[in-house]
Amino acid sequence: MRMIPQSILVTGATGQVGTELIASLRKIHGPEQVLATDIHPPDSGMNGGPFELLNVLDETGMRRLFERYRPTQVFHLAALLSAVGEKQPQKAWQLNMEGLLHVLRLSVEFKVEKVFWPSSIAVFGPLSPKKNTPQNCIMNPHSVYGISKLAGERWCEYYARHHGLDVRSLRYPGLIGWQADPGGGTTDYAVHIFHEALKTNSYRCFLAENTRLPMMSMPDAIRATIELMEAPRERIRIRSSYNIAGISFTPGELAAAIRARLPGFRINYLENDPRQEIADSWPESIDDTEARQDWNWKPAYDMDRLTDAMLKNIRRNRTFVHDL
Ligand code: AKB
Repeated sequence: MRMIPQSILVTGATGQVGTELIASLRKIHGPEQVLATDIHPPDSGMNGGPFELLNVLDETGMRRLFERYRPTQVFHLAALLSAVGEKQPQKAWQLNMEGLLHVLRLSVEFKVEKVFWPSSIAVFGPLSPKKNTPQNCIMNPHSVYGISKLAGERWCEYYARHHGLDVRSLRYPGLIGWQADPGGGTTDYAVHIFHEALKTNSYRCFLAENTRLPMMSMPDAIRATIELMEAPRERIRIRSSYNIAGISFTPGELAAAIRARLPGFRINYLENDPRQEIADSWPESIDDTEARQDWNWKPAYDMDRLTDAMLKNIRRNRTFVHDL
């Protein structure tokens, strides 16, 4: 089957998700079809495709890009995450909400076929059920990031209902990948720990040993994003955002999995880190029945596969850089 050429615009392309998503989208659609944008220039060549500087708060600048590239799909990733968001609540609200509203408005105006926007497990709060948190339940997010994601979900559903916009979304758990650093979230420890383990065989964790949180390998998250976007329109029943689950674990359990591969690995736990309060307000595990039913979602990574892949790839990447 011949694919209809797509023109894809990605915001926040140099971030943790963007870096890996751009690479996958360019493999599928061709490098020239995927325009990477970010407020920061990329460190490396962005896999050989086009890049434009874009501040998502600048609606005029964004409009110019829509006029020039006429995107058929938009992946709007630019956002401030939970931990940095608490340090700059006003900025987090402004960036996360205004950026999304610019994308939704322009997508309607320019008849974009499909929009992807990530939500987060941060939409849940202390009154939400902690275990197997369902798609629909009490949601009283504590962090400004969670508040902005919950409001964003309502806007996505509104645009789908009132403007017929084909907007699709996932509530990402903590994402664990080796290609790019996470950008200031509460779940970042689960990436940093691997780098420190290989560097110093030890780690100082900012979350407590028994803090269980929903997590996911980056390859699973990228595949979920692409599968959601490629699913037939009529299969997407939820226009706010889908729960998706990967693995749930605590820092203590992750440390044990690393120690099984790096004997002597030591971990200690910092006290009174502000990220602990955010983590304590989030679910421990997620029920993703709707995603499994509607578009056949299924994670592929368990704890062992994730740990093996992270250690192997970080090691290989380091050796590569060293060899240069
Ligand atoms: C964060 O920790 O802020 C993010 C998220 C769970 O959305 N990784």
